[in-house]
Amino acid sequence: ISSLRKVAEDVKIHWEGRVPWFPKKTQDLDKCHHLVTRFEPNLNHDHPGYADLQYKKRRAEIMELAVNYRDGDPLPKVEYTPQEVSTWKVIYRKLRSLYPTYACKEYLDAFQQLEEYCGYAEDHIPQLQDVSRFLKERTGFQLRPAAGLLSARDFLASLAFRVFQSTQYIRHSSSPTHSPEPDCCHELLGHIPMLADKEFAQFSQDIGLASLGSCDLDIEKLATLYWFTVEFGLCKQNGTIKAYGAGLLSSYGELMHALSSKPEHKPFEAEVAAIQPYQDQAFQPIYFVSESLEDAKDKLRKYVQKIQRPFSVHYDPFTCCVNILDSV
Ligand code: NLE
Ligand code: FE2
Repeated sequence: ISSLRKVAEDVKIHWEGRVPWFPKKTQDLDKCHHLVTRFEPNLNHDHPGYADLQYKKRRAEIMELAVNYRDGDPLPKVEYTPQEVSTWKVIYRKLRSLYPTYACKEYLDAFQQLEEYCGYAEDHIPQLQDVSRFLKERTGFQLRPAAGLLSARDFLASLAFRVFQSTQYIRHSSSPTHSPEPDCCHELLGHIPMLADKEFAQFSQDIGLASLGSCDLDIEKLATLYWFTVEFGLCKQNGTIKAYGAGLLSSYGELMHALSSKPEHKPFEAEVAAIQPYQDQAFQPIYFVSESLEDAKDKLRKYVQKIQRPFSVHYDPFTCCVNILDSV
């Protein structure tokens, strides 16, 4: 016991006064909106929309809705233009035909429900409001509009509250098969179906809770783990490998690549995946395959238990607040 106390004291001294601010309630997420502008069409010459002024103007309009959003406001509605709906349609049709072969069972179940109850169809881009209501009933997840790619710390923090930050603009019509940045196709087709699954929702919240107040290095590792699971994860089901990662399920180019013989498949181990360098501009050269979704969840749980913080956090679902328990 005394040596345990010694370790605890060391952790506390190491952290004294240096725990980064973090949100304690959903309202605090109004402060979690730091953008990463790496893929922004105004700044990046390689962006397919870089020379398309009309596209950039439209994106700015939609981004504005997210910037002005505050916790408790109704989720903004976007009237998508016929051109935007036709981009969606190309993507939707193609992916829908691939899902039965490539997507995991949890995804397929939810996707079918979304088509039945939530307006998912090739001629209609679902609204965040409707999708958020659907998720809330299934797993308690809610959506919040995001202006673009967020910092890992802010993005992960929202997951602790079962809040998923979603972009609302759509990718440029010239590159439907793959986009390096999130857009509504990625959120709606990649993330939403998986967030309707109870186990997966818990997995997502676990990463979020582990991130609160963690040091930069741990945030980076958690973001990498998130990348190789929630975004690009593969898992075994009935002896075949299926996709559960949102970045795969929203990109028909990468979905087919991931499940071909081209990339390397590694068995999922949280410690290994957390430090694996990754590719955020093009298709991944490496994917991690879990024995099952449950296996991924168990391994993540064990991993996050080892993260050292001078306190522990507990989410109270009645108040939707995070309580801080001083463990030292
Ligand atoms: N590559 C994905 C897509 O094309 O939908 C988006 C990934 C965002 C991290
Ligand atoms: Fe994503």
